[in-house]
Amino acid sequence: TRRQSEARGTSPKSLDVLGTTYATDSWTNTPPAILAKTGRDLLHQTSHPLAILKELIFKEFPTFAHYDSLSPVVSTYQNFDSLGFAQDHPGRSKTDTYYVNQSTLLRTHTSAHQLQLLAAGSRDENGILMQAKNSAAAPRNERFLVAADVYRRDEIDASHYPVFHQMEGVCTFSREEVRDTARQATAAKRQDKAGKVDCPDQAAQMIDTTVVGDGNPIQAAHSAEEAAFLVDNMKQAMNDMVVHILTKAVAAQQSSGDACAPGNQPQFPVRWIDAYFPFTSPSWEMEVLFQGEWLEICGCGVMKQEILNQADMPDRIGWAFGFGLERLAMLLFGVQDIRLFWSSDPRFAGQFSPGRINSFRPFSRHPSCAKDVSFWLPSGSTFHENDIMDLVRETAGDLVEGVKLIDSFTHPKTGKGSRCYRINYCSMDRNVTNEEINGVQELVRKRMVEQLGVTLR
Ligand code: FA5
Ligand code: MG
Repeated sequence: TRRQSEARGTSPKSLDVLGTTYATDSWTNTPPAILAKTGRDLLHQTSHPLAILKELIFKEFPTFAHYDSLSPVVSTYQNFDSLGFAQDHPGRSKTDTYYVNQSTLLRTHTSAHQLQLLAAGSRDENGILMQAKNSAAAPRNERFLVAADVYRRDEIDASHYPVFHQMEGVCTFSREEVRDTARQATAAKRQDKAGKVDCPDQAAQMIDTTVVGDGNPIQAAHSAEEAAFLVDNMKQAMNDMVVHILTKAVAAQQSSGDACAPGNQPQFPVRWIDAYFPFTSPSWEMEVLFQGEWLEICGCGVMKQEILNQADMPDRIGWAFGFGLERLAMLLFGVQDIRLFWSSDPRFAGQFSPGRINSFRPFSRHPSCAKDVSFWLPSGSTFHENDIMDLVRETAGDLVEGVKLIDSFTHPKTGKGSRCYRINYCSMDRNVTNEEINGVQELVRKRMVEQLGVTLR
């Protein structure tokens, strides 16, 4: 694979990311088209749906510190080690993560900033106190939100893109505070039962909180009461946020007489699925039912106590979540294809304005065009599907709508592996001629031979 990386031209002596120069090494695998995304700064374009959603979520948590300008370049320690990722965790591999060099990478999630922001004073690498935007925030960063762009080598389809955005939420409590609140709540519940019947509010109607399965352990460092309090508090906070925002979206569409508004009574059932993260336990994924499908919008759980101890907060316990902003924004703004968020076509950008949720009106759909490519794998080399994904993206840019494996077999005599991929080309914002697509496909085929060493069939 030395041959591969040399041919791919990913071994320049240094890489420039956002004005800083980094030395490269055998881990460097971030291609130019990905580097170019680091400067797009979609979260600060006030009329962009992702920026609008960011502001809406910030408003839901007024007492939390808000961060939205942290650099995407973080240390391998921040992204993985500080969160307890095992040395052999698949997320660390070069096939999944964009490395600048072995010790530096483009963050794969906003959780990379948890420890750094919790740690007292939250100073940057130069020892400078990082200022949160809202002054109501607690000085020790006991509660905060981080909105940011994140980067992953991943498959290509309508809901996956190698750059997307997340909103991290971290909320901690002193153990004392939890004990008092938990006792008060129990007492209040007893009183409630004796008196009136609980009146389910709108949130309760829309949200179905089902805990599926068990085997999602409470940490030894937490009592049953503490864990129960945190899980309850977390799910309530997340439900409230999602319901408020979805309700606001529907209200806005109805009052503006938006033809694209969904039916009168919004239905956004939510469910919780047991999950695993190295930095939370117990953990869940939150899914919302949208257009007949359960869409995973968030991971969350009770923070591993080791992280709080590391941040010099052994007296505190907490929960954390990480929302995928694109997934929520697609639902709120009716955007069907994740590539559209990166479009600079005024017919996209011009449809939105700060603080407003409205349904996107798709401009005319351009025809899509499928091209297959079949090849023999190079013998004795490690081939990873994400190498194809990156190569197609680098070559075709946002003309590519999806890449799918459609056939795979091993020759019975030679033992050689064969693959066939179908590349779907479709522009999201302009007309494309057949010649142009044929030209791109030719270039993809040529580069597959040069850079991946495959033999076309
Ligand atoms: C995480 O990234 C965890 N850091 C979340 C977390 C935070 C858990 C705090 C616990 C505590 P995950 O890989 O599942 O988890 O991603 C979180 C969300 O990001 C997903 O639910 C999904 O909404 C979104 N997401 C993941 N991959 C993509 C992608 N390729 N394109 C768009 N959105 C994505
Ligand atoms: Mg996930």
